Amino acid sequence: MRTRNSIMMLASILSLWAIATIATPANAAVVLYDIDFGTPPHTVGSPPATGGGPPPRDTVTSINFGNPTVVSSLGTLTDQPLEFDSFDGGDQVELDLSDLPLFDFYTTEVEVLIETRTAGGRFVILHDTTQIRNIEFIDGVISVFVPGVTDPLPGTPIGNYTPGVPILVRAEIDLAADNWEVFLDNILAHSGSFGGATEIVMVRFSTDVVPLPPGTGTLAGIDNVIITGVAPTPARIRCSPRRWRTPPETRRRSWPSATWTGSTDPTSSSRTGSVMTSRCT
Ligand SMILES: [Ca+2]
Ligand SMILES: [Ca+2]
Repeated sequence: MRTRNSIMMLASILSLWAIATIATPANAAVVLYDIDFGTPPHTVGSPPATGGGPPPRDTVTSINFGNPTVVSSLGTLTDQPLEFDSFDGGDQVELDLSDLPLFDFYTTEVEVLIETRTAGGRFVILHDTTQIRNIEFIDGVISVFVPGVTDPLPGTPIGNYTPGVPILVRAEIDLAADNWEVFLDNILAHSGSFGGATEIVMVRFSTDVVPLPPGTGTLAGIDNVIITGVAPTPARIRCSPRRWRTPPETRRRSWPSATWTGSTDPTSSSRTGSVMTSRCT
């Protein structure tokens, strides 16, 4: 009986080991932003809440211009989205990635609704690598733009959209392989070079920057913004603008939460904050 119990115990241990092994992903995905514009921290009728701190973040980093507004609904986006319009001037929000650990692989996902458009008004998802890589919505056509790859703006058409019909846009960006894939409603619409970029500094959502004739422009909304970083190896930490290091502690330590003092000012040179500094020294 003792032998049988020992065998059963050994079998149990092996089962637990097998489960633990299977449950440990080879590539660990880290949710960096998960923004549904819900309350709190966001408020209907107000600009989106802004902030920084450890991921996952549920706020945008900054409002760069205009009056993006959290609304209870916009057309078929009925679960408290963020509204942009360019009738009274363009609106733009920014989600910083440069003050977070850097990854070789990112996914960006967002639900986009173009409610109305006139006179060439556009809505854009910008991936800034210092240079832009855009997903453009103009006159019913969705295009991808990578400088030097799909010139000129707005780039290569990859699909169409219908005003009033939301569309799920997901980009899977492999910086190490210099490739990005763009999915529209979960269907692969584009695969191509990311222009040799080695990092993504920020993601922005924007209506027209250039003023349009009075009374023309775009009314658009977004919801459920999710940005993840995937690290097949320990995430690279930027210790200085040109140098990279992989501190051993990043393999074991999770995100510091109580020590964040980094600036959320996108123009501030201290944006990396004490967290990044402390992990690079
Ligand atoms: Ca929402
Ligand atoms: Ca506006």
